[in-house]
Amino acid sequence: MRVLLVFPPARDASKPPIGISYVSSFLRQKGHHVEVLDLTAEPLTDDELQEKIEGFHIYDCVGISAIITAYNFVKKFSRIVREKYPELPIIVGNGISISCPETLLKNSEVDVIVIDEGELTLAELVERITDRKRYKDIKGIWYKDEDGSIRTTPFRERITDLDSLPFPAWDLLNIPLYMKHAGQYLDWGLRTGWISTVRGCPFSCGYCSRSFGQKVTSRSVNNIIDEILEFKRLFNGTHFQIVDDLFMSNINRVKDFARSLVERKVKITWEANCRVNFADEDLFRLLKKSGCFRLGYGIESGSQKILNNMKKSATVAQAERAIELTRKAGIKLHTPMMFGYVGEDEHTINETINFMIKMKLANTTLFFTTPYPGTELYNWARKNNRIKHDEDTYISLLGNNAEKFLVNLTEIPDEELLRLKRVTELKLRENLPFRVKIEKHVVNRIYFIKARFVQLGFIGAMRKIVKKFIGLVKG
Ligand code: B12
Repeated sequence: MRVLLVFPPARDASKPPIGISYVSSFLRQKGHHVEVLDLTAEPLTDDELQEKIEGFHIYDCVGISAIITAYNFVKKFSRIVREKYPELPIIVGNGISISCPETLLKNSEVDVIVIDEGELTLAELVERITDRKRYKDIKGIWYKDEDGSIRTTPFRERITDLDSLPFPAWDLLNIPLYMKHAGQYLDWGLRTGWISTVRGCPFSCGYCSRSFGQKVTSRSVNNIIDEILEFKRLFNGTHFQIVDDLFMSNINRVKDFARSLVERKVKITWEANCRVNFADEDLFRLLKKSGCFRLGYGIESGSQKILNNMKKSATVAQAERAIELTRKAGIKLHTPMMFGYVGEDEHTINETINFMIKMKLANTTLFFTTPYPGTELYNWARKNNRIKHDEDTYISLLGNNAEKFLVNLTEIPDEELLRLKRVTELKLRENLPFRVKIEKHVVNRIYFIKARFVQLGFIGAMRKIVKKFIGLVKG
């Protein structure tokens, strides 16, 4: 079969669509022909997209890899495809599928939605794509049957032997472009690659839209390192971002990974997401030795009350210890924080400010909490009448809601909540330690400018600078 996989335009091209590259290589292994239309790497105007769609007659089906913020794109794209090709099956997979399968099927021209892991389900679906009557035997999908009624099939068991999957089909993506857009890493002399090593997360944070459910499956250390070496060979990658929700679910495996990097003399730096309760001095020393460059902790709040409301299963004291131990090991930190969770009030906001100042954290921006459909938080917001729109309208309003909120989850009036966020960020800015200020405002800016020169070339970067300058002069 001939399959086209489409990646919608995303906020930035800082990470390639890894999910597409995994499902593509699996489909290829089964003998299918796969092509990718990556609208993040190569954005098209509406007219150009229309023109591309004219050529879709060569495909047996079209698959879209969409997270929840691509909802409007999926609706629009599927409508245009359907107008031109009434019979071409349109499939959707990735994060959006667990969030709102029924709403998406009802409000778009999509035919089938693949839940969770895509490899096995998509391969089975592609085999039977022309025979809608047999969709009912494929586990792990939502679909429209011959009369247009919406149906669902039983869940598919998760893949236990992840090593059996082929390595990603990197050749279908414009990896050099994504490496260029990995911004600051490039300037630090790091050529970034990406890898997924663990699927699932056992924790139950109320706001999280879990990609693969709570069961955790992981690849063997050798398999991970082999993939890293292949990426290194193909693209000369020197730094790897491990994209897992929770890379450190099994400490022994993480230790094995670090030891193997040292033993196999793999000269790379890497970064991953950790949890504050896994912090350990000996472990971090080993990680640093193996090239660990940065650890991300979703600390989210400096208030124990809010952490409890979030069901974080973590304490403020653990966060403090984790920050100290990470710094002691010489590893950089990434500590995103959330604002406006259920129960947030002036007292909890002050607790967060004090925590961030005490721990000398470099962030000066907090992210407004957004309830994504399919999460416990979303169900709470619906039940408590915090979301005023029907689901279709609500999802179409979701975008990058970090700056302004879509739903007020607190008891604080809207205007006051916005003011409190501004005041909080101002306080954080004022209290930044001198060293952090220099790093943030001088060192990182230089990196940023250097990165734009690499990305856009000398002429492109100069053009941008001149445009910015003219904008400033005009006020
Ligand atoms: C890399 C990443 C990004 C990248 C690129 C995202 C992208 N569009 O793919 C960037 C940095 C741009 C990003 C941004 C955001 N992200 Co993000 N991101 C991730 C992250 C960390 C890794 C994704 C990944 O590569 N996984 C590894 C691969 C193997 O898994 P996968 O992509 O899920 O693919 C599998 C299946 O989904 C499926 N599949 C994938 N594609 C297809 C296609 C078809 C046709 C089929 C059938 C199956 C299929 O098969 C694959 C293999 O089994 C995930 C968390 C995670 N660990 O998955 C969050 C995640 C995808 N992001 C999320 C969110 C919320 C965001 C933001 C909205 C955050 C924000 N508030 O700003 C923004 C959106 C920006 C925008 N408008 O574009 C949510 C999505 C929730 C949802 N229900 O959709 C996730 C799941 C995090 C979470 N746990 O909440 N993100």
